[in-house]
Amino acid sequence: MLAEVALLKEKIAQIEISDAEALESFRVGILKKEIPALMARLRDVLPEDRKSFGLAINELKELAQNRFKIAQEQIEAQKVRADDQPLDLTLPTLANALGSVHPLSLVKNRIIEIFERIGFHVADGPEIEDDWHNFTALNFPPNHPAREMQDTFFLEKDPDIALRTHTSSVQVRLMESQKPPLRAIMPGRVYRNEAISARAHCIFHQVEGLYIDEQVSLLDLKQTLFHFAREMFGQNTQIRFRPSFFPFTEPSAEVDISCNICQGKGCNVCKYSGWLEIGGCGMVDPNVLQSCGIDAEKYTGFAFGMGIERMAMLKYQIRDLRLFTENDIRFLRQFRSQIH
Ligand code: 2NM
Repeated sequence: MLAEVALLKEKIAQIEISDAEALESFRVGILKKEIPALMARLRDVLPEDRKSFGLAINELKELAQNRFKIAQEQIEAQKVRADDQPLDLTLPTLANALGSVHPLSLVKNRIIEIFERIGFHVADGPEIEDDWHNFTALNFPPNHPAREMQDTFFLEKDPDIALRTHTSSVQVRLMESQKPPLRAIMPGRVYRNEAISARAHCIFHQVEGLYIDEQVSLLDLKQTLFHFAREMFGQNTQIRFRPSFFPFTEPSAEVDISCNICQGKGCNVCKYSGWLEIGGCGMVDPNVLQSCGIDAEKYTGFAFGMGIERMAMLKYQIRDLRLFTENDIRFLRQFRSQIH
């Protein structure tokens, strides 16, 4: 007899009641028929078993009534949703938790936008490079310090292969594969063997630019970077060139912009100089053009390189490089309002 109670209990627990019809058949079949039928058999039970049977059957009845009540409420609620309340399209929506664009992407996208408007296109290339594209074609002498293990990540098994130390390697590939005029920028990740600190990282991002045609001059270079600086940092921005040296350009210069934090008055970001360095540039060395199969008698070109982290730090006044790679949500969320 107890076994029959257990069986019915199992049935009640597993039965599906998903609509009004199923609810009614539960009411008629279980509540009005099967449970009363079991109760009627209380008479046939031995007196000493009556108590435990009575308890079991009461428990069963309660369970069935509970199931009925809950199913009834659910079906009722469904009905209200379906019939009585048409969708109110004027209700405010739930706020979606949107992500944000990483500050390095914001700066990179802005750089691309500025240069695309003046006729540069974006080129891309491999991050794992051979010695030719990363060093030799770029006029690095065989004993140049950048070629040392402590500056560059070389592949242990093949010292001809390294992680690119600048995106100039992409420019070499471009010059080798296309004829001038060439006008392109290469944003991308680069690698240098440096200890990580607030101001240095072994992985960072660069954008380099290249313009090769007949009679490209230093003045074209300066005007291009002047235009870029004003678009990027505001129309009052000034630029200056300081003489410098790079293996791949001659002459070469470091590029400074006027400090947009103190407007040149002097602050601790520009170290009281009024100027902030944003990159380097120069006229492409004829040796580089020849290495890449471009007639250096006919063509000249300029090239420049800028650090994207550096520019993001200046634009958003970020004091520590490590914030770019730590993915601290409190940092990233501060860029939520910017969508490019
Ligand atoms: C810089 C500074 C100066 C540069 C030169 C070249 C190439 F491929 F044309 F020779 N690409 N990029 C260059 C020149 C990069 O970065 C600070």
